Amino acid sequence: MGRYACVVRPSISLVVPVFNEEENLAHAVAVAGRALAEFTSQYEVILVDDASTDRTPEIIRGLTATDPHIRTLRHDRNQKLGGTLRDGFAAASMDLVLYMDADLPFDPREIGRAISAMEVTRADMIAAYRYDRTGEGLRRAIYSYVYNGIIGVLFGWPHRDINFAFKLMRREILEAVELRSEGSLISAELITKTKNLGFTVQQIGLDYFPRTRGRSTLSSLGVIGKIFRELIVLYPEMRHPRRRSPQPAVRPAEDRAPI
Ligand SMILES: Nc1nc2c(ncn2[C@@H]2O[C@H](COP(=O)(O)OP(=O)(O)O)[C@@H](O)[C@H]2O)c(=O)[nH]1
Ligand SMILES: [Mg+2]
Repeated sequence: MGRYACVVRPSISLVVPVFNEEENLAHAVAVAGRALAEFTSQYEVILVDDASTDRTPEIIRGLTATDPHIRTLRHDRNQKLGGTLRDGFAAASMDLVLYMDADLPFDPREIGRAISAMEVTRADMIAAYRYDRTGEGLRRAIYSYVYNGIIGVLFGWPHRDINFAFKLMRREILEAVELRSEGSLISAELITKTKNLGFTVQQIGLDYFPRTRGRSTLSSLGVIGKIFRELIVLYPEMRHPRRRSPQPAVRPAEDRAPI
């Protein structure tokens, strides 16, 4: 084990939304698998194919045939990021759940550091922010800055990087929180509802690597428009604590495993 050897090695479900990632997926799964094998006691990789139209389904079949850690869900029609993550989260079975994008936006060995941070802070979620986003261009940086600001003002707390695909959380959070976003509002919904229920969220900074292959599809005006349409509808329930019913048996903090 490397620099972030952990006292307790948790089990992790890695949830990856996948849409037309033929150039990235096999590489991302291989690199993430190595890190997960190093830092976890047990892991699964849940690939949710959101009706890809390129060679992604074939690549997923190949990966599933050779790696028993991989589980696959496939949508017959494109359901966008929110629907895809909700299905992936619902399928997760391990103690911790990590959301990561298929274009490998960070070094998966950072998982070790996040587990360590969780151990040290006893947080229920470690959400990462990107140290540097200039690689993606000015337009993206401005969108993101404005969006993080709006969410911070609406909900009364600052959060550095709502949409970054690194959120490591106890599975209890997903059992307690009811997520309804279909589109890319899902990250804001997850974080606000997590905080509303009294779970603790800590942030760590990560080196961010914008994709070098394939196309970025999540900054179109359509995607942004949907975020705001959904925000108007879901704002009331994002403001107030509401546990999913029937209530799951969330154990008290003292009773939990160290991770
Ligand atoms: N479910 C779903 N996921 C998508 C869609 N478009 C992109 N993704 C996935 O979302 C993640 C981030 O996409 P990306 O295009 O890199 O967005 P960016 O990093 O915000 O520019 C990747 O894992 C994509 O495969 C979509 O329409 N539906
Ligand atoms: Mg990306």
